[in-house]
Amino acid sequence: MTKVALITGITGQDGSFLAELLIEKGYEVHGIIRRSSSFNTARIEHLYFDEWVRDMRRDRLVNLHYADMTDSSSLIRIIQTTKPDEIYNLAAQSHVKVSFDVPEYTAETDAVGTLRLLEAVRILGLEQKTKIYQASTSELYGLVQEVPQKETTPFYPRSPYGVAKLYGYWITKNYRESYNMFAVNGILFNHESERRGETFVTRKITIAVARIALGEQDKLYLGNLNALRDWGYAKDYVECMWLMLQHDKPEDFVIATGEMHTVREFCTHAFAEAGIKLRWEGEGIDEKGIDTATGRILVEVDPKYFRPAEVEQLLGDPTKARTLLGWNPRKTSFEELVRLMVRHDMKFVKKLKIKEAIDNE
Ligand code: NDP
Ligand code: GDR
Repeated sequence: MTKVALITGITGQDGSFLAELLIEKGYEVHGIIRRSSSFNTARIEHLYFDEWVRDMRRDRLVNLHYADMTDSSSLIRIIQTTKPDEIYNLAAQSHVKVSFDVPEYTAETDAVGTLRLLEAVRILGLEQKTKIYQASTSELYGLVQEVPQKETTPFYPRSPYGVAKLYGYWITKNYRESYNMFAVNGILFNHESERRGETFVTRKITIAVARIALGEQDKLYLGNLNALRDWGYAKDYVECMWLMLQHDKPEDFVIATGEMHTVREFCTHAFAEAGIKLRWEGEGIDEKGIDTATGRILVEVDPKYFRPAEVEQLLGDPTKARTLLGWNPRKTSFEELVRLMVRHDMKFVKKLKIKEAIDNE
């Protein structure tokens, strides 16, 4: 029997990798997209074909449905039509800094949205059929109470995003305990890729490195260079989402590499990949990243990227996932991750340059 999966947030970084993985495993994959005035399907275009092409490519199909995490009726309708065996709830207003600007919307989508999805499954009487994965986050730990953080570490979120996700975490656990649902939290630490949104710090850095190396940009402005993050590769992490739903018991798992680096270190490695050796001078908002070969200032601090409350350091302990799920937290190293992102963005920026030249002809 073909298994049916529904992915909310299929157009995002993780959704696109997960859709590929599930198609490879033979699932019938459905995803929800929201209406947008411009195309928002760039990350899944290779999986999504119009009706005419779809006839010829049945093997690589994703089925897209309009819905929104703020609209219960749309969620109920799609779950009723698709009757999924597995739901992956990845949809979220996922930017921590932006959540300070749109706290209410973030709560509607990330917190109440999760409740709407769980309720939709319950209303439709699918509690015993449909397994649910909830995209929880290391941001729950916020002001960390224990290093490294594991499944039992107390939470202390530091942003409207973190607080909204805390509700998502607990309501998922509550539905599991109240209605005996297979509903689990993956507490994922930061994971990045060549498909990462361009305003998250890693991708912002790798695009800027490529643009600077190709003479398209003078400088990169960043916020807190001292922030420490446990960065993994998104493609490795979506595998764990699937593994969690194949586990014999519904349980929550921390997914992380167990290694952390500063934003400054990420920058140094990324520039090095493009052949630029950086040295750092100064402190606080006066700190600068300087090209040792030319003496040019390439990185500066702009306080507009500081957050009202910051999460200074996150380091996960993936022992439980490694032991119970057999997941390998070090499949892609930090160095490999930076390399693959910079290499991708060198090509990406070159392509944009060619396109611009053609447009200007
Ligand atoms: P992205 O920001 O790349 O993707 C978010 C997805 O959610 C997009 O498909 C977006 O649609 C969709 N979305 C946003 N708001 C709504 C809404 N109101 N209704 C329906 N869909 C909506 O996030 P990631 O792929 O990086 O992350 C996936 C999930 O994992 C998120 O929940 C995130 O909070 C969580 N997470 C991410 C981590 C990471 O390091 N990447 C770590 C821990 C947790 P559109 O494309 O139209 O904007
Ligand atoms: P984060 O990711 O907040 O951890 O949330 P982000 O890449 O935005 O920030 C990481 C750290 O870098 C510091 N920083 C900057 N951040 C951005 N975006 N832009 C800058 O210019 C900059 N300069 C320094 C930040 O202050 C922060 O400390 C991500 C999201 O994917 C969440 O959805 C997810 O839950 C968590 O990771 C785990």
